[in-house]
Amino acid sequence: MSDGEELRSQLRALIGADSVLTADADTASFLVDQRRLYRGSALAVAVPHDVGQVACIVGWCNQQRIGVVPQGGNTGYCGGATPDESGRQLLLSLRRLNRIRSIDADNFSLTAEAGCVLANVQQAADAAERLFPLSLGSEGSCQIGGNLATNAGGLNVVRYGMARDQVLGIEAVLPDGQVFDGLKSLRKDNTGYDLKSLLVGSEGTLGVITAATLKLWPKMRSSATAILAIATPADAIRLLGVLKAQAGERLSSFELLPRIAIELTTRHVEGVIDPLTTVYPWYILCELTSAAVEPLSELLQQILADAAERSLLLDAALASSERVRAAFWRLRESVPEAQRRAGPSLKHDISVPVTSLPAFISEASLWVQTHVSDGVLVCYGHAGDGNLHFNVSCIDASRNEAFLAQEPQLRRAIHDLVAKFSGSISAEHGIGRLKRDELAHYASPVALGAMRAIKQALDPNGIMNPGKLL
Ligand code: FAD
Ligand code: 2HG
Ligand code: ZN
Repeated sequence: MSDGEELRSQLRALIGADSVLTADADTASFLVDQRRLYRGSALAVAVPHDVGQVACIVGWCNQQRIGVVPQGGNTGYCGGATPDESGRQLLLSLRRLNRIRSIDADNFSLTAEAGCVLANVQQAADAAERLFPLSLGSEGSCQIGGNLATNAGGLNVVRYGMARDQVLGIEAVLPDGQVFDGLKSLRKDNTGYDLKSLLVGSEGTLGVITAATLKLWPKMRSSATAILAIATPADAIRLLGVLKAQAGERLSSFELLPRIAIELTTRHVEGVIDPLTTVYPWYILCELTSAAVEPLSELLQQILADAAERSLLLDAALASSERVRAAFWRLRESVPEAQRRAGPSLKHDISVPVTSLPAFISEASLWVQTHVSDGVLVCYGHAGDGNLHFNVSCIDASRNEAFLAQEPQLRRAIHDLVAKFSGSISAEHGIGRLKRDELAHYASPVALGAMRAIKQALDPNGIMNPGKLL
C-alpha cells in the first residue's frame, strides 16, 4: 500500500468511508478556485458531518503533519481554499455542517453552522422577522464559515460593517484538534483576548470555524433605491456626505459604477438594461432602508433635489417598484460576471480613506492609461467604504497573453499608490495565496512579526492552510 493509500484508509476508519472522497470525478470541483488561477491536488476531500468529526480530522492531521485546507463555498478571490500541487494536503469541506442551530429573535441572534449558505442564513433571519445584513454577489453559494474566515464585506458595509461586526460568538476546531466553544450570544464580554475576532479573517490558518452566533437586526420595512448619474468621483464623495448627513443610518448602500460597467453588463448578462437613456461617465447605486414604515422615497427625492442644487447630480432613476429595484441590483451584482465573460482581468481590491478616493482614481487611472496596453479600466465598488475594485480587463482575445504579462508592473504601481494614500491592498477579499507576497512587502515588520508569533503559538506544526496568508 502506498503512503497516500495508507493515510486514506486511516482517514476512512476515523470518520467513515462516506465522508472521504477520492475519485477524480468527486474531488475535481474542490481542487480549483473559482477564478481558475490555481489548480491543486489533495490526499482526499473530507466531508465531515459534525464538529466532532472535524475535531477528529484536524487532530489526526496534526499528528501526521498533514496540511488542512478548509473550504466553504469556494467563491473566494485569492486562492485561499485551494490545496497546493503536492497531493499531500487534505481538503476539508464544511458543506455538510449546514444546520441553523437556533434563533433567538428577542436577543436578535442566530447560531448557524459554518457550512450554511449565506442566502439561507438571510432567509432564516427573515422568517424570524429579523435581518442578517451581510450581502454579497456570491450569497447563493458562499458559506457563512467562509464569510467569517475572509471577513467578507459586500454591499451593506456602509451601514452594518463587515462580517466581523456581525459576530457574537464562534465555535472552532483549533490546530491541535481541540474544540474552542465560544458560542456566546453576548453583546458585552470583556474577558481577555478576543479569540473570536482573531479567528475572523484568519482565512483558515488558525483553525476551522464550525459554527457562529451572529447578530441580527430589525427587519427592513421601507426602502428607496436609485441609480444616480454623476460627473466625477469627487462628486460621488460630496454626494456621499450629503446622503450621510441627511439620511443618517438609513444609508445602507453606496456603490460606484463607471460607464464601462453598464456597457459590459448590458452586453454580456442577459436581462440587464441601462436605467438611464443618456450616457454618463459615472453612476452611483444608493439605497436607503428603514425598519420603520416611513416615506423613504420622499426623503431620497428631497436629498437628491438638494444635491442637484449643489450641481452634484446629472440625472437620476428612482426604483418605482420592487421589480425595478431588483433590476438595479442585478446590474450592480453582475459586474464581476460581465467582466469574466468579457475576457481576463487583473484585479485590485483596494481601499483608501473615502476623501482620498477621487485623487487615487485619478492618479491610478492615469498610470493605467499611460503604461498598460490592451487594457480597459473597470473601476467600481463600495465607494461608501472607500473600497474599489480597481480592475483592468482585456477585451481583445488575441491580445490576452501580452496583456496578462503586464501584471507584476501593474500590481506594483497600484499597490504603491495605495500605500501612498495609507490604504489597504486587500479591502475585503483577503490574502490567501494570491497576495501573500504583497502582504509581506507592504505590512510593517512589527505587524508581520506579531502575526507570525500568533500562528506559531496556535499552530506550531504549521498544519492549518499552509502557504496561505503568511
Ligand atoms: P471559500 O472560498 O471556500 O474560502 C475562503 C477562505 O476561507 C479560504 O482561505 C478558506 O480556507 C477559508 N475558509 C472557508 N471556510 C472556512 C471555515 N469554516 N473555517 C476556516 N476557514 C475557512 N467578497 C466580499 O468580501 N465582498 C463582495 O462583495 C464579494 N462579492 C463577490 C461576488 C462574486 C460574484 C464572487 C464570485 C465572489 C465575491 N466575493 C466577495 C468573494 C467571496 O464570495 C468571499 O470572499 C466569501 O466570503 C468567501 O466565502 P466561501 O464560503 O466561498 O469561502
Ligand atoms: C464585488 O464587489 C465583488 O462585486 C467582486 O467583490 C469584485 O470581481 C471583483 O473584482
Ligand atoms: Zn466587492
